[in-house]
Amino acid sequence: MERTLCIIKPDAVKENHIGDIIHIIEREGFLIGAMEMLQLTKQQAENFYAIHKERPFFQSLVQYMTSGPVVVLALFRENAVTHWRNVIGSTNPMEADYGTIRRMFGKSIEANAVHGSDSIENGEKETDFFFKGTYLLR
Ligand code: 3AN
Repeated sequence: MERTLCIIKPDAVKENHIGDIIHIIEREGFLIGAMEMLQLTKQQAENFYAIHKERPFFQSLVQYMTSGPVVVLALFRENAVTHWRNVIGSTNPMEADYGTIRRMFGKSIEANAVHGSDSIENGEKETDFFFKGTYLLR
C-alpha cells in the first residue's frame, strides 16, 4: 500500500487541532501505521527540509518547525500521496479550497497546519525518516 507522511505542525498542535485532523485522517480511509508526538531538533528539521535549504524561507521554516511539539503520522492508503495532498489543500491557506485542512486550520504560508509528502518516493523516504521498520498495519 502507498504511504505518505503527515506532520501536524506546531501551530495546529498549540491550537488543539490534533483530534480534528486525526478525525479527518480516519474519515478519509487512511490507516495510521505509526504515530508519535515529539519536538524536532534543529538538526532533524534541517535534515527533513534539506531540499529547501537554498530557499529564502529555510531558516524561518526550521525555527518554526522546532518552536513546539508536532505529531508525525505514517498514513497508508491506496493513492495515499495524492489523496492526502487533496485533503490538506494548497501550501498557502488563503488559496486553499474550502473544506481542506489548511484552509480550516492554517494561519499562514509557513504555519500551514500540516505537512504532506509530495511524491511516492518522498512518501517512503519521509515516513522512514521517522519510523523505518516500525509500521503496524491491521
Ligand atoms: P508543501 O508543504 O505544500 O509541499 P513546500 O514543499 O513548497 O510546500 O514547502 C514546504 C514548507 O515550507 C511549507 N509547508 C511551508 O511551511 C513552508 N513554505 C513554503 N513556501 C513558503 C514561503 N513562501 N514562505 C514561508 N514558508 C514557506
